[in-house]
Amino acid sequence: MTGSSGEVISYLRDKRKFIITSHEKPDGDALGSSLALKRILIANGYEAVLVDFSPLAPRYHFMIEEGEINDCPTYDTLGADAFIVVDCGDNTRVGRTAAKLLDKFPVVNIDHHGSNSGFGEVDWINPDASSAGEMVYELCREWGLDIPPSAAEPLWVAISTDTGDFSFSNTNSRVMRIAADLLDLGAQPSHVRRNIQENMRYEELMMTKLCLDRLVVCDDMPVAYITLTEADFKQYNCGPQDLHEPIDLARSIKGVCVAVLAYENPGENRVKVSLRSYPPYDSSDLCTQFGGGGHPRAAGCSFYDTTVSAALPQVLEKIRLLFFNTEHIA
Ligand SMILES: [Mn+2]
Repeated sequence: MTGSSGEVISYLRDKRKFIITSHEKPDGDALGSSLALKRILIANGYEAVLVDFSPLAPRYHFMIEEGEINDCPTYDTLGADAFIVVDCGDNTRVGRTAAKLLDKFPVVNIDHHGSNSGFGEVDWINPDASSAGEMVYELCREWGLDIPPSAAEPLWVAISTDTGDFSFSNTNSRVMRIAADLLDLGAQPSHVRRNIQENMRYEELMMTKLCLDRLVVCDDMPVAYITLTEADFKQYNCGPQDLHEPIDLARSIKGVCVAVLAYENPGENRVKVSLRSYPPYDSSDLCTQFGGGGHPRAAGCSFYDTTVSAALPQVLEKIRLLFFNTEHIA
């Protein structure tokens, strides 16, 4: 662990105004932990705004109030005592607006990615935490801040999404105690499930179908991969934010130890690669080789100015060398 909740608290306690952001294309933990932190700070007499939470997948819209994701052009005049970045492994992963603000304010970096680059003025990096949501919860409890009911559900979303609904290897008794407290504070799991898992557009489900069509299981190593082109997204009027973890389907195949999802990010000239793995294979180690990072079981990296069909062989080759110690014999 780098830094501590205590250091963050002593740094923030006497300040008043905060900007909060997370990584681009926020997932449940990124949005949930940031939104909860904002609502907790406001409920306790501080000022806080969220910047750069778009594009936000429609399934998360139920969590936010109108105007709460402050995506307006007044950032140039925005004042703050600190810029809190949560669940973001590297400062290059924040959104475009947030990137412009990083140099302007002292950054407090709260994260659970072991590969975190430590880009903050104050860093608290705890790879043992299940989620940034867990860290925000701990921070606020230790600080002695009230957690209002409106923050309980975002924290539930944060922790439940990053723990695979409390079933991944990062689930432990501490996580379950926090979850129990969040229920007491008013979080409603069935409400969350109805909105996030059971609220899919038809086109999103068709994207999942397409992902299964594109699924390939390697015959020379226990690896499965899914590739998507920009045209695939266009076909169903979807973006990467509309994917429902198809990589988990690849990883769920008997005998598969490493799953890869590689897609062309529409309009960005970028191929995004996600990895999931079972021990002893370390996804973060592999993605670090391509300038990315993440967690041992889940990580990602990007390739620029290329296509998915050009990027994928590089990833597979690296997997072969690093994990299975063999070179490809074509
Ligand atoms: Mn997270």
